[in-house]
Amino acid sequence: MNARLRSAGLDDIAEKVESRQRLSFEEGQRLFEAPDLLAVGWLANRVRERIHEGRTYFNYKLALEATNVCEASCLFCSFARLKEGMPGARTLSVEQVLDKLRARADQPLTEIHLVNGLHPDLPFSYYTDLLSGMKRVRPGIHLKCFTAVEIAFFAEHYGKTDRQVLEELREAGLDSLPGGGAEIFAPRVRGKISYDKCDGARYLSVHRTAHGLGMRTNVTMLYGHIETMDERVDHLLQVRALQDETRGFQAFIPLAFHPDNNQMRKLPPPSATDTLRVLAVSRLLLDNVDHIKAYWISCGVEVAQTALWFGADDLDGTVQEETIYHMAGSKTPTALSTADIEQLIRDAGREPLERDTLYNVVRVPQLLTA
Ligand code: V47
Repeated sequence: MNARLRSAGLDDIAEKVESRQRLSFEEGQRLFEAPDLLAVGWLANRVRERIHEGRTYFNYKLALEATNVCEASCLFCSFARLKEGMPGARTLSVEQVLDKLRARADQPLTEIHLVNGLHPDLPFSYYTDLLSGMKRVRPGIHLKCFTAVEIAFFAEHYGKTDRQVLEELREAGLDSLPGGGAEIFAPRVRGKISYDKCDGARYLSVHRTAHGLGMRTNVTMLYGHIETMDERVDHLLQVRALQDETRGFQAFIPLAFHPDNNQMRKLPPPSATDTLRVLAVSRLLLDNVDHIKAYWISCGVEVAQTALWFGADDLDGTVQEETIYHMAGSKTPTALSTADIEQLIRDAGREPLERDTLYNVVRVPQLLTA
């Protein structure tokens, strides 16, 4: 591989990776531009195996959206409806959400992942009732709910500080924040694709506040639309800088743009090779984030399997009720069983481990022998 890294023009970066030195902005640019994807992937895999060997994480989770009514107008979103009563607009009552949990009483779920549109007319108590109700129906379950964009919206809409919002939600049962809403931090892109929701600095500031309260969070990047390679590197380095400060991010999740049924439908989706490269470069630049997640709903099951050799060590989980990506054209199943996920990890030559949201191992799947 040394000769190959040399002919790919990456031998100096390889030396830094071997000696655990931090990569620069310019080296990030080169990793995105290097034609030899396998050389980039090989380097990312070195880091992945140094941290995790072949271990590959997933969890038993239920993803829910309580409302898709949203006053923001993100150009890439196929899920949101501007107002109640519009075709496809849907807001569940607290009891309807709780019924979804009751219907899955037999499942050993460890996490509820709940995100919503920015609904202009619901009281704050709707969200606290959702949290306390979910904890009542499933005591002990981890509630990973509301993106930083929702937290910033709650603060403005209900006249609270970000910290107050987070404390009140935590009081009601919130355990951690998912990573959605990051998109691309660069104002040039955000001003075009997500012009009327919180900016990148505010997104990061909500995560900083959550970390200060002892909450763990995830962070994402929506790629494969109008962003440049430099804007990807900038996004990754902003994540790395906040992580240096707080150590509160658990996982970084690149999200592949899906073009169906939204205002950016004329753009093609990113290719599988672009997805593998984004995952690999993320692993290499984010030297202080433990986990790189290949979200199988976003990148596709087969690419997610391959990604386990390109820097990713986590596949997310069972999901079960996904709609955001399926409304935008994802062709994956909406759910996978834990047995399915274990098998696809094994088929990729890796070792499956069921984790909880905080990456404690809850089950070591055994190989079934006839
Ligand atoms: O915030 C919306 C993105 C996110 C599209 O934290 C789109 O563990 C592509 O954040 N094409 C929601 N992406 C998903 C998300 C997530 C998923 C899995 C795990 C975690 C975690 C977080 O999906 C949104 C937005 O950035 N998104 N529409 C689209 N058309």
